[in-house]
Amino acid sequence: MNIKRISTLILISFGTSLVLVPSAQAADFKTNVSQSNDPKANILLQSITQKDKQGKDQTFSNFTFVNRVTDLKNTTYSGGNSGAASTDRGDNASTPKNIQVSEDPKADQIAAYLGNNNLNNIIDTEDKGAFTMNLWFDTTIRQDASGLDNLFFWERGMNSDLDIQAIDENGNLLGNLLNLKQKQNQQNAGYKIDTMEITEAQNVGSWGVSLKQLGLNDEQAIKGIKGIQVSAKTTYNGPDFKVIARSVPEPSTTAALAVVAMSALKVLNKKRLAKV
Ligand SMILES: [Ca+2]
Ligand SMILES: [Ca+2]
Ligand SMILES: [Ca+2]
Ligand SMILES: [Ca+2]
Repeated sequence: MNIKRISTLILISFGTSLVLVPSAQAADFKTNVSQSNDPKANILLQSITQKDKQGKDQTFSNFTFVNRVTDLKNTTYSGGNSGAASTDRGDNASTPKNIQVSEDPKADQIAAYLGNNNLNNIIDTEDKGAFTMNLWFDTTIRQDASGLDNLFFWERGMNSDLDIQAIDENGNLLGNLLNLKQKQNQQNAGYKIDTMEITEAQNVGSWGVSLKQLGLNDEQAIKGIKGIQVSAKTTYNGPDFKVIARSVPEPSTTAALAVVAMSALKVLNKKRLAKV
């Protein structure tokens, strides 16, 4: 390896270590819910309205939900306000799959509270609690040409941060960590919730995230991801969150056929060239 090559490598490694964790420049979106008068009752997500890349409002309801949680690392619960991520619901909201709220939930209990469109079934994190968990979705989350975001987060209180990062099918981290910040990027989602953990209704904030913001290249973003890792540090003021993703159908058969046609053409051309 020559000196120039070595110095380039050094520059690259310095370069990457200097890259700051990007914070989300989340695009605004509107949360359309079944009702916003009763903060203790079910609040069902019906659709989301967001501007596409042409600046036109698109309303969509093709969602994909968390169906599995793995690699759960939660601050140990030892009574009182200890521990970190717990399952929580509106005081009069329904109990998903008949699973009662828990201060020390198992992975499948967390999956039940995240895995539906009830924005009043959430994960509540204690103020100084830290956790890491991998969330897996019903269907692959992929980028399409619409310009709409892929992942939608809501946070009760608009007063906590959350870290997210894409993972591959084996749970290996991809792209970059994205720090969703309460102060800079969160917008008001237009409804309040009053859950079992709190005694008064709190405003809910939202973040929209694209796969691009997670640092995936085009190839990775189009291939898509099946899961994300979410985590909170002890300084994040305990995020109380819900996440739902936008489902994008697999690249169409037309597109797949086009690829086949292209390779057939290539073979033909090679044959032609061979004959010349
Ligand atoms: Ca709790
Ligand atoms: Ca909060
Ligand atoms: Ca309450
Ligand atoms: Ca909290």
